[in-house]
Amino acid sequence: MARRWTNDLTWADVTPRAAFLNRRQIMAAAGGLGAATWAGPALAQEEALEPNSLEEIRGYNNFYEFGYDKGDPARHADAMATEPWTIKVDGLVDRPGDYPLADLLAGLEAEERIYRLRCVEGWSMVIPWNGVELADVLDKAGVRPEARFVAFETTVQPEVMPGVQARVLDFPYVEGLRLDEARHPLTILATGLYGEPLAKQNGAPVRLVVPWKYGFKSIKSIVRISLVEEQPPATWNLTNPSEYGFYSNVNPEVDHPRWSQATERRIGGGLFSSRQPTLMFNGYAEVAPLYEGMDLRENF
Ligand SMILES: Nc1nc2c(c(=O)[nH]1)N[C@H]1C(S)=C(S)[C@@H](COP(=O)(O)O)O[C@H]1N2
Ligand SMILES: [Mo]
Repeated sequence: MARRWTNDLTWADVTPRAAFLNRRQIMAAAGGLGAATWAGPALAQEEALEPNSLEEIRGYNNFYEFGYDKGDPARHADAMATEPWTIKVDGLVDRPGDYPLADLLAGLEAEERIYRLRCVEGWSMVIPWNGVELADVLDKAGVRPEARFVAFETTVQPEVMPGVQARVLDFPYVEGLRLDEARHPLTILATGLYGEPLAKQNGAPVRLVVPWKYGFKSIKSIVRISLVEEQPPATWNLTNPSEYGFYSNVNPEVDHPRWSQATERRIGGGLFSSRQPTLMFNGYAEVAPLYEGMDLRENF
C-alpha cells in the first residue's frame, strides 16, 4: 500500500548528500511517523523541488499506445484493464513465474520519491512517486550471476488502444536497463503518486521510473520483466537508433540531432516562463560512477 503524502519531513529536513547516503536511516527514523519525504540529492541544486499538480501529471502524458497527443492518454487509458495484473518474470532468475503484482510487492514498503522527469522532447515535471526499489523486486525472483541486463514489456490491449490500432510504433513497447542501472537505489517501480494509485495514463498499475534517464526509458504498465545476458531491444532505440540511444541518460551536452538538450520547459511554469537549464543526469550526479570510462557521446 502506498504511503500517504504528508509533510512530516519537509525539504528543510533533508540534507542533500546525507540524504542519499543515509536514506535508509532517515526512512527508519521517519518510519514510526508512517510517512517520509525523500527529496534526495536534488537539493544539492539550488532549485527547490516543487511537485507538479495532480492535474498536470495526469493531463499531459506520453503513452503512445493511446495516441500521440499529450491529451490522448487521459482521454483513452481508462479503458485499459488493470485487474487482475500478472507480471511474467523470466530469463536468468532462480524463481521464474507469472507473479500476481501483489506477490511481487508483498513485504516491500512503498516509499515516496520526489523526482524530476525529463522528457527527451525538452519538457519536464516534478513528480512525487510512491514505489519500491526495483532491486528489491528482482531479489524476490533471484537474479542469476550470468544476468547482465533487465528487459521490460508493456501490456498490449489493441481493442482499447488507438495508438496500437494505428501502429504508431511497434508494440509491445519494450525497454531495458543494464543490471547495475536496474539495481541502483534511485531506480523504482512506481505504483502510485501523491499517495494515490497510479492513474492509468501514468502507467497503472506499475511502471518503471529511472530519474536520470529521458522519460521514455520509464516504461509503463509492465507485464514482463526478463533477466538476460545481451542488451535487450528498446522501442525508441529500435524506431530511430540515430536519435535515441540505449542509454539515453539526460545530458545537456549531447544534443538530440534535431534540437538542443541544454534547456527544458517545466510544465506548469506558465506560458511566458523561461526555459531552465537541464542538469547532467537530470541532477542525479551520484549515478556517474555507473558510466566511468564510457564515452557518453558515443553511448548516448
Ligand atoms: N508503454 C509506454 N511507456 C512509456 C511511454 C509510452 O509511450 N508507452 N512513453 C514514455 C515517455 S516518452 C515519457 S516522457 C514518460 C511519460 O510519463 P508520464 O506520462 O507518466 O509523465 O513515459 C514513458 N513510458
Ligand atoms: Mo518522453
